[in-house]
Amino acid sequence: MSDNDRIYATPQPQISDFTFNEAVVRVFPDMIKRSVPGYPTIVENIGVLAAQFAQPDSVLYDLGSSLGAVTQALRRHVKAEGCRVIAVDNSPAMVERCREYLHAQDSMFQELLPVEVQEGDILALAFAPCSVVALNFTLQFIAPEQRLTLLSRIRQSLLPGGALILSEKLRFEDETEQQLLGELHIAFKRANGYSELEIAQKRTALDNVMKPDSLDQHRERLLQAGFSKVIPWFQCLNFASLIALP
Ligand code: GEK
Repeated sequence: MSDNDRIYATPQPQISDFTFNEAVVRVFPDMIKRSVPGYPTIVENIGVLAAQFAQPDSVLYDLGSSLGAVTQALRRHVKAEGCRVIAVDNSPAMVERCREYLHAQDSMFQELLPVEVQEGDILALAFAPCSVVALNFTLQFIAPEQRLTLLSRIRQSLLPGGALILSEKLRFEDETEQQLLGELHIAFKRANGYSELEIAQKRTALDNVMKPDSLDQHRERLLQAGFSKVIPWFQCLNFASLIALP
């Protein structure tokens, strides 16, 4: 269903900023699996975690849903009565393909949670009362100065007993840790078949658009947004996932 990622395989005279366009959508499942250590484990387990936090008759959000991998995991695992999933992404190409993938899931399984895929900016979203919010590698693409506002709005919409699940690439204050985990991440990409050229060109393309924070920055910001507890549940190299409790 998805092609191999060869987007940066040939030298590009000028590298434009990375966008989630049609070409990226075509290769996205391959790209994210070969680039983000732990991605399949994180996605599946977001479903498992969500099943513990989902409250009856509430909304589960998948924000920056891309092709709906998290939405599909939520629909596989959450059994709470009356829940529905809202998946939101601002890339029209992603949204179109995401709807196709979810129709395919609908045709293969019965009694899945209802889902609505919305094309829009998560910064402009009017949140419904919700029990699970997944930001799976999305916050890092939001302008740093907008992150606290977004998290505060999520916190205000979260029901008691619910949770935000936040996965991000991490930056490290400690230079040795930053360098080692950075190098190990490059080794991970190499091991998955990316060439030095592909790795270098992709890094340049992401430079202006993806701004990772440190674990401390995430923790402090989440507490400032009104969350009471921040609990890391997964880390593989410089990629981590946190549970934030209201
Ligand atoms: C997964 N969660 O497969 N509003 C809505 N969507 C946005 C915004 C915004 N302001 N900014 C970026 N996006 C997915 C992976 S990818 C991460 C998430 C990655 C969307 C953007 O269009 C893209 O689809 C997604 O956030 C980030 O579990 O590719 O590393």
